Amino acid sequence: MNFLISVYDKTGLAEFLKKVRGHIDVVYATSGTYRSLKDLGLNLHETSEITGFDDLLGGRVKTLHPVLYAGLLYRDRNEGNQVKFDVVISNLYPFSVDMKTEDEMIENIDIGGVSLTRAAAKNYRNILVLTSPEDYATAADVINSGNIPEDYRKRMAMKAFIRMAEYDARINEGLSRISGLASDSYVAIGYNGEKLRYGENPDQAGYLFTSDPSVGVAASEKLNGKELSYNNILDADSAFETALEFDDPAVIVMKHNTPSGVAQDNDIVAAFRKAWDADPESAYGSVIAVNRKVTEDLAAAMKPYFIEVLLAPDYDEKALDLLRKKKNLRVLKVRWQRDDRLRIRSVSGGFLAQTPMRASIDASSLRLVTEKGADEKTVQDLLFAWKVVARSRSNSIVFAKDLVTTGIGAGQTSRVEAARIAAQRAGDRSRGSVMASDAFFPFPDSIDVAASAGIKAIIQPGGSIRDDEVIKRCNELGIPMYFTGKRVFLH
Ligand code: 93A
Repeated sequence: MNFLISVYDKTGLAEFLKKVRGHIDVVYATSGTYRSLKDLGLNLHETSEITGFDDLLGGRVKTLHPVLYAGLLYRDRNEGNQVKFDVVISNLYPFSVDMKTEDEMIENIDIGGVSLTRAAAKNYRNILVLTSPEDYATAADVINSGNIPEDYRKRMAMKAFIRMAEYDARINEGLSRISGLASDSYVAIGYNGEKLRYGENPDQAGYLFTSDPSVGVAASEKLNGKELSYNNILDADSAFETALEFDDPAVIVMKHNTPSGVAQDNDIVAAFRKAWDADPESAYGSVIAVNRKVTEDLAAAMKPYFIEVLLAPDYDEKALDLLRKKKNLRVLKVRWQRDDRLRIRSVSGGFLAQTPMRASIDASSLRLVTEKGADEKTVQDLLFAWKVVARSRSNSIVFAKDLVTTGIGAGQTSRVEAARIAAQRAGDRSRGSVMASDAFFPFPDSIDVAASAGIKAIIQPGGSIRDDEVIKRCNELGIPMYFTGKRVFLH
């Protein structure tokens, strides 16, 4: 069989060719690929032998030549006398939306690789096209079986098309980002779907789609435990997003997509104990995010508790040994990096997309609106509570004291009810706590709830037509209040 190979990512290629060498008549390769294969003892040639030219324009034109394309698009073997390819292996320049300059992006827009891949994919009746090193193992088995079924060629062609489409979608997004130009159309394609056991409930089918380049929970590495469920992934993502709000060591205990306890402490073990004890009843069966490497001490501290999922940027080996003793505990290692791309959720008949929410504000952007201000320590509690309220389902009210949540009232249809729930959850601990609200107070009633719970300072976006009344009530009650000027709904 005749092979055409032009790959940027050369991973696994030589091993693959060694496995199938018995089926190779000739290999044509572009210059860099040729160099990487020179020592394998194959019947190897450069594509320039077909095109009659070396790379032009510093490599911008390598393979774009009619004779080479006739060798890809032939209908049957009697058409023309050019070399006809049976297997095409290609992968593209690594265009990334994170590239820092427009020049770098432009140089990484692959033209020839895309074209030859499309041509080979179109001709799946005659050609097997491989666009990903992860397919080499299966492809070697198929080739060595002596018969490449058409269905296999078609599936690899379909994959090639979707990879090319995804590549172009990435170029669209990259150019939009680097130049600040809103894209006229945003194409969210090329996500790889994986079937989950079921969806939110057992009678619903569920899938996880990961994108490439992959970050975050969808692309996490599972180091222990059972298969992740749809709800595990949702909760893990909420826990991850919440943990990303914190630079200092913090532990997030997440239940049903809302935090039940959050704590910040330089001692990560102490942070875990505080976050768990913030609401031990809810913490049972929770998903926990830790924004530091999990140490042996921390794993030992977790031992007595039932935890569904644990996620962190990394784990000590000894910590893993301990965690692996719990067979069912899903342990995820997550690339600890924000995903800045659009967030998508579906509605009947379509889907919505938005840029991700960023809760973080610093003390200097807080606006004191009451006569009395709060001391430095209290301001730290306010900023802490703000991060948590931003990641709790709306309407949400969070009480916190000493960098630990004391009461969380979330997912309510009325704000004052959210405040009542936070107060009830906090119980005696509400005295001396601060209160955060994810959106403005439409009435002063929540301030009354706060006052009777013993709240000592309030943080909220501001912006209600009744702000004056709300501020007046705080002044009457002597409670300092700060506006963030920013709303953090999470529906
Ligand atoms: O600049 S290109 O778009 N022009 C081409 O004609 C061309 N042909 C293949 N880039 C082109 N390629 C790409 O070169 C392939 O997609 C592959 O990623 C890369 C392999 O080059 P080399 O074998 O020289 O490392």
